[in-house]
Amino acid sequence: MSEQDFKCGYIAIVGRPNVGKSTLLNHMLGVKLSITSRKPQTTRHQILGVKTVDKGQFIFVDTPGIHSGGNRAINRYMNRAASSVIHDVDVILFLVQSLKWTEEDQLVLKKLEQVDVPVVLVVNKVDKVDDKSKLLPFLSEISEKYKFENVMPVSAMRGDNLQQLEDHLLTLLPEKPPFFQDDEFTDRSLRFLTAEIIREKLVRELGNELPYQTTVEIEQYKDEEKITRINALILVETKGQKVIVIGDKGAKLKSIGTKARKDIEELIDRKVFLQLWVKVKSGWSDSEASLRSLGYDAD
Ligand SMILES: Nc1nc2c(ncn2[C@@H]2O[C@H](COP(=O)(O)OP(=O)(O)OP(=O)(O)O)[C@@H](O)[C@H]2O)c(=O)[nH]1
Ligand SMILES: [Mg+2]
Repeated sequence: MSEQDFKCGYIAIVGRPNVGKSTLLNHMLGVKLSITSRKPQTTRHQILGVKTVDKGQFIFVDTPGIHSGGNRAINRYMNRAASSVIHDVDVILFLVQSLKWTEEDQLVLKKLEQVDVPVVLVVNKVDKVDDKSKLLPFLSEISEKYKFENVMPVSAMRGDNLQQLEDHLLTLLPEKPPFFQDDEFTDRSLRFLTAEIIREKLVRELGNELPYQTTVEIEQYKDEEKITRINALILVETKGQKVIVIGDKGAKLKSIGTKARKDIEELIDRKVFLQLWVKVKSGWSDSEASLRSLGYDAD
């Protein structure tokens, strides 16, 4: 194959919270890169994931769910991180959930209408649809909403139709040499990925409201001869939240720590000694300055 035939480009994965954007990214890459949970607003940052095949390189950008509720600085940051990416990509994957079109989907569409980039409408979670006869009318109804380049039903969880999606994406990418080495899969540091894994366990273990009030900061990340030593700080907004995160006799924190350690060990393929601390830093999620100091860069 000549060098000219090689395709390479950026693909944004956008949509309202909880439609399965991060699950799609992970399945496409075959690596658990972006954290996922049943709760909306899990992803907070743009996460770049690279997949290289013989014919091309896909540079996916997972984004936070675009949402309307919530007016803290963290909400503004997340919406900005998601909205800004659509201007700088070659293709947009607009994810929605099968049989469910909401006002937030409409809000996302309004943003997509402002850019001149091909938009593939990806209708996810088809495995959840019991009555398949309802799918076709839904697909034709939402196809009318915009000049989508294509409409593709998939299951990001089971992998249904993802190869077709990948093949189709290749046809939409420009002919360009690869930007990344073929063994690179993200531009994020291990420190960042470690903090995200701990946050995933927090989101999954805690009650509905609390995940939005927590963030994780890595204080120390040190590779020693046989072990990697990590100290992480879990920041919460109030003393009451600290009590909940720690749990009865420290049980909650211990369970979060054990689950996170296992995932980190799998990611870096080394033994890990993980220490977690919980600290109250009130107002962190509604202060632009605190967000910046915690690594929530302006995107
Ligand atoms: N049944 C089913 N569930 C799915 C599918 N894809 C994702 N999910 C589930 O939907 C939930 C949300 O998935 P995420 O990948 O975290 O969704 P997201 O769009 O990244 O969410 P935010 O980061 O909050 O915007 C998780 O519980 C996933 O397991 C699918 O194809 N089928
Ligand atoms: Mg996500």
